[in-house]
Amino acid sequence: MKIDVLRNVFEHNDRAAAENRERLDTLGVTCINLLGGAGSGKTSVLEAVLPMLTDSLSVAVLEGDLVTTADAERIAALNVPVVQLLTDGGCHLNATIVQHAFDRIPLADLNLLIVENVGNPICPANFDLGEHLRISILSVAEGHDKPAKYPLLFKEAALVLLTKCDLLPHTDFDVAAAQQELRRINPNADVISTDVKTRSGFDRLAEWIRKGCRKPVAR
Ligand SMILES: Nc1nc2c(ncn2[C@@H]2O[C@H](COP(=O)(O)OP(=O)(O)O)[C@@H](O)[C@H]2O)c(=O)[nH]1
Ligand SMILES: [Mg+2]
Repeated sequence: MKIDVLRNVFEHNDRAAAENRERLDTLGVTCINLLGGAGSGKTSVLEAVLPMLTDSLSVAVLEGDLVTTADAERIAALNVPVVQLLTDGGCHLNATIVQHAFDRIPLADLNLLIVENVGNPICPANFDLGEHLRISILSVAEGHDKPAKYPLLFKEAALVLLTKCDLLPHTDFDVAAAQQELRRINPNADVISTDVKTRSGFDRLAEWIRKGCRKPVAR
């Protein structure tokens, strides 16, 4: 019996991602894909940094989750346009889901689109959404061995955020060991440490994001 082999199972996604990137490029919108495990602090990072960006940038957020609109409600409370993307149990977003969401946001008016991916350190990293920049999160509560265990999460990241640094005194997280492993996996990634309790690191993060946005403010 002949067996069909699909050599590139990601081909369909890659095509949709290329279309997304082309549309975003045409409109001058920078797209950031925010990835990290469940509870690593993705939405908290957005809550801290979005108010620092909305003065100078027109921003919208796509919130990826399996169920519930809880995270979209947290973003909407900041008066930032947001669409909740529910995967109904799916463990990652893909480029087609994001493409559908483009019609629900004022894309042409934006400078920046941030996609919070489904909380998962594995699957989302395999799917290009058409983003320009990836920000990957490692919280100190997860352990310094996680870059070695989930290298794909960090391999393509332009920036790694080391979150929940206020918890460092309560964990055995070895910052130097984590940074060494991150450099081995992805020597080009910037690393910024954050902590929502003292708000440290968010000035640097806001500056990093502003530099990444290519379209000047058109307002
Ligand atoms: N101590 C501490 N807790 C944090 C920090 N950031 C997030 N958290 C907590 O971690 C939990 C998960 O945060 P959330 O932003 O929902 O993570 P997400 O699932 O990755 O979006 C919540 O209880 C947050 O209050 C931080 O910097 N320090
Ligand atoms: Mg979240």
